[in-house]
Amino acid sequence: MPGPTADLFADDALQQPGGREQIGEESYVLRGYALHWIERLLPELRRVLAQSPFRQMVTPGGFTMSAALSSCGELGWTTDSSGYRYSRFDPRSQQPWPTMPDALRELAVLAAQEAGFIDFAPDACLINRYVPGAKMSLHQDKNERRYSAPVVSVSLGLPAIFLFGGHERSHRTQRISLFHGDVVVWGGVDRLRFHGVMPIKEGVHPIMGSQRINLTFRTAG
Ligand code: MD3
Ligand code: FE
Repeated sequence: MPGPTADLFADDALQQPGGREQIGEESYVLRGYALHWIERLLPELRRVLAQSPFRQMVTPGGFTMSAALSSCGELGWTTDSSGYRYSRFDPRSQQPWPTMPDALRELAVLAAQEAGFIDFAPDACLINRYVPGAKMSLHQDKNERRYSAPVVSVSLGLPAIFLFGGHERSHRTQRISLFHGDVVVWGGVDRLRFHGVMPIKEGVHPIMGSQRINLTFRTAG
C-alpha cells in the first residue's frame, strides 16, 4: 500500500479550499475559472483568428502537427523545417501577430495570482485547435527565454485528457481531465515537466462545436 500522499498525487488532484486542485508542487487546476469570461473572450478570439488563422505546422523532424496553431501577443510560436522558435511575425502573413486582447491578458494574470504567481506578464498566447483525433505528444516547453514565469492554460470546447509527466520522458504520467472553462497554472519546479494531450474523442460541444481550443499564456521574451 502506498502512503496517503503518494495516493493523492498518483491519480487524482488534491482538493484545496477556493476551488483549486493541486496537481503538482507548483501547479493548480482552477475548475471553471474561465466560464464567466467566455462571452468577452470568444469575440476577441474571433478577431485574433480572422487576422492569424489556424494552420497546421511542420516539425523540424518533418511531421505535420495534428493540432492547428495560431498566436497573439508580441511573440508567437512557430515551427518549420529549421526548428522551433518564437517570432514577432506571423510567417503566413509576414505581419506582426495580432495584439493580445485585454480580456485574455486579464484572465491569465488573475488566474496566475490565484495560484500564487503575483507578477505574471505574458507576452505570448499560443492558440491550439484540436479536432477529434488530434493530440499533442509528450514534450517540454523550452523555447521561452526564462523558466521563472508560469504558463497559464485555458481549455475551451471538447474535453481532453492532459498527460502530466516528470522531468524525464520515461517518467510515469498523471492523467488529468480538462473541461470547457478549466484553467491550469504551471510554474516553478513543474515548469519543465513533460506533458501532452491524448487524442481528443469525437463529440460536439454546445458552444464550441466539434473542437477543443486551448490558449496558453507565457512570458517568452
Ligand atoms: C505543463 N498545450 O501548447 S496545456 C503547448 O492542451 C501545450 O494544448 C497543451 O502543451 C494543450 O505547449 C497542454 C499547456 C501547457 C503548456 C506548458 C506547460 C502545460 C504545461 C509547461 C509545463 C508543464
Ligand atoms: Fe507544451
